[in-house]
Amino acid sequence: MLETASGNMHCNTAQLPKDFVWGFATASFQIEGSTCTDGRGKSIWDDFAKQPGKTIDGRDGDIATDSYKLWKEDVRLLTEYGVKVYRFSISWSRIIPLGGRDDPINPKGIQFYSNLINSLLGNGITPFVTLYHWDLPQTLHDRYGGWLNKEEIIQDYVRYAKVCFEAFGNRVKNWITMNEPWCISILGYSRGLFAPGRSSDRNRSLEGNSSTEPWIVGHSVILAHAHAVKMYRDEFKVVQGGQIGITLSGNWAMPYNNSPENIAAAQHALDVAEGWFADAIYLGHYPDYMKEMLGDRLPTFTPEEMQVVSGSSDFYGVNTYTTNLCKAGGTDESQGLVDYTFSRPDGTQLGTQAHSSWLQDYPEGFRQLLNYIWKRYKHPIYITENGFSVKNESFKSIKEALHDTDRVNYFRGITSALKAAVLDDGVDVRGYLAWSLLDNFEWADGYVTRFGVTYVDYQTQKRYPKDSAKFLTQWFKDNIQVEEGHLGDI
Ligand code: GBH
Repeated sequence: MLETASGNMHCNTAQLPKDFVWGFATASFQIEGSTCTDGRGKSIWDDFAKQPGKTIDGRDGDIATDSYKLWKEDVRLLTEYGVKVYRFSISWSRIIPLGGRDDPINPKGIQFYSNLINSLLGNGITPFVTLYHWDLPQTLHDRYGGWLNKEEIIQDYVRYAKVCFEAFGNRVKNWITMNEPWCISILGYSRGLFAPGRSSDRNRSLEGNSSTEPWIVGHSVILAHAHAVKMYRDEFKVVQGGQIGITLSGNWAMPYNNSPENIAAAQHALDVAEGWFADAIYLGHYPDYMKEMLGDRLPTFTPEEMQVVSGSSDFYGVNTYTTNLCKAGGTDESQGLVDYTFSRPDGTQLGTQAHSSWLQDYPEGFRQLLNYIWKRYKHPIYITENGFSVKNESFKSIKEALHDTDRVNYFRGITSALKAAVLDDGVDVRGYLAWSLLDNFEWADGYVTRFGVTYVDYQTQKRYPKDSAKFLTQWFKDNIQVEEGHLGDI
């Protein structure tokens, strides 16, 4: 079926089912700003971003898109775009400024998200709430090493989750525990590119051990996720009736050519990028390849722990952006000892290059990834992030930037691949959330790299819809069945 993908993709006139949801995603630290307002405690990104050399434009998250103040503007945009769902994340240190299980709760933090949730619901938009999108309370890092300390972090994370379920669970029915554990572990504790910036590379960090810490951190993240899910299921689900799961980053991995080593390499890449977490959570064990590669550096689950971990996600949240051509070799364990390239053997590029060096446009890979995840993990899928950074968008005039043709083409390819995966291949995808509602603080890239379907002028904080926002709005209007009883507005 996959061989004929491009043939089928364009002639499919059927629509996605009426309960298919779509919308946009954001994350607290990337949009909120107001880092010292209303009692918020610091996160590990606050000071990290301020250190010289950590962001490429030297800018930090103190203002971002100013969404802590301008959130009504954001809800207005969502309404204008006609979305059904909105994924945002909660800042742990707004809810519990010091982060810990015995530390006080900040009512103003609760109030902020409560207002946002009410406003979304009032506009017919269903919230998808991420509990952790990388902004660990700084105090927990300082107290005991944050994610490096399994015993402590599990208890603190579970208590934070509980506070959120208690405060918002009567209205929030879709919970995402963690965003992209791979990035938390590898970028934060191996490459040192993201907070807390630990690495064996002493040019980058005075502390850290890239050969052990990322695997310890990944293990803690899985366990914290799983314990929060257990608590939700035991204490809240019966009454609140929601669903809870995890979001993993997952790009498609394609062998560079047909050599057996490169075919194996593509699977190894998937084993580390996705399988590290997905095999543990959905299949009940770490991938064999990881055990082989890491030996006793890979922590093990006790049988009691594995009981909590196994089956601890109601759905599979997929953040996916691109496809990597995989060549066996190299020394990078975080990629499964596989080298990535976008250059095919014949010298051509896989697709259109984004501003982000790691991203090219290849919609067929998206379809194949969805098929792979569905067959291997057999859980309903939500695409929780997917998007494109147009090359040099920040260096264009606003007027020019609004015609984001490469991003429109990207979403055109993705949406037909999505439809083909759901309707032709039978993959159980329940929703699609594009990254991102707004241009925003793109972590180590500062504000230079833009992923928004809405342009943000950082001088004025004014928002301007790009062509891609209009494209997605129209596409989902045309391609989701209308609820019975509604005539649509044709
Ligand atoms: C998402 O991650 C994030 O969830 C979101 O916050 C972010 O804004 C969005 O991507 C766009 O970047 O070459 O070492 O720098 C996507 C997965 C995996 C993509 C790591 C960037 C860079 C690796 N990311 N990858 S490195």
